Amino acid sequence: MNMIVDGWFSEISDMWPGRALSIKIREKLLDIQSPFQHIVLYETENCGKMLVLDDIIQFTEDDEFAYQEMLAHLPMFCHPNPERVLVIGGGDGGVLRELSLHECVKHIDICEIDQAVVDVCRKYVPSLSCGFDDPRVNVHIGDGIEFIGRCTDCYDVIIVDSSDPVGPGIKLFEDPFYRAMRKAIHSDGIIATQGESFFMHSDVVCDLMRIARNNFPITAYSYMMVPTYPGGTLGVCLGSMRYSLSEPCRKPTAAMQAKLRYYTSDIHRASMVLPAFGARLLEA
Ligand code: SPM
Repeated sequence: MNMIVDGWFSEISDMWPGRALSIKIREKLLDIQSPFQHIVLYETENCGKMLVLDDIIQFTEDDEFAYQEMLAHLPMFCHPNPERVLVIGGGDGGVLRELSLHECVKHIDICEIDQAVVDVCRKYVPSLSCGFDDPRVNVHIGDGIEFIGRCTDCYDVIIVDSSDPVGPGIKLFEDPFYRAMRKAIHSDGIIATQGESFFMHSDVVCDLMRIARNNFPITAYSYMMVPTYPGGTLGVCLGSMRYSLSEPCRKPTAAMQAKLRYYTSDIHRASMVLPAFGARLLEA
């Protein structure tokens, strides 16, 4: 559930009991029920547009770059030549926008379950949905788990831009899905998935990393700052068949780096150095 009092939207969830993140709203732009979820788009006072799915904030325009850049560029810069990429979820287009900066990419598939999310973001949030304009992008509307089940040895990189592990989306955080990703990538492929927050959901993060380790010989957990996610941080879970995850093998060109606001090669390395409690948690 969420609550709006005196123009303040408070994000309330059983995932973070007893806490709430509040954002001052200027206007509700859209409120619809799709076959999959309740979709609300707000214009906020200070954070630009804000997309809320089933009461949970998915992005604000003000700080979305941190999440989209890290989720996309961490795996991409660890692969020497990522030509074929799959995005599961990510219907707002933000991860596609980042992938389009990689000239080596030849083909991008995106499988998003909810056409309405794509339509809303294309109409109202071009700052993210511009990612769909890249001619290398092929859009598939459907269930990501079914889509990936049909793929064998298809991709260099798979990126999962999911919402939280609640309801049907929980399957994206489970072992069979990681096994399917491993089957869907090439023998030197890399995967990156939305990895929640070790401050807020240590149990989810531990489970996720255990599943990743069961399926990939090289794994890493990275985290970034995102002020409008509860706890202010979000993680990325990474799995690789061959290439190092902690040391990127490529770096942005000067022209590309000038377009990035969060990712650098130094941030890549630093984001995997965890605070003591986080490191202990993932060692356990
Ligand atoms: N492209 C943006 C989609 C956002 N996907 C991740 C959303 C996560 C929202 N909940 C964060 C909870 C933090 N523990």
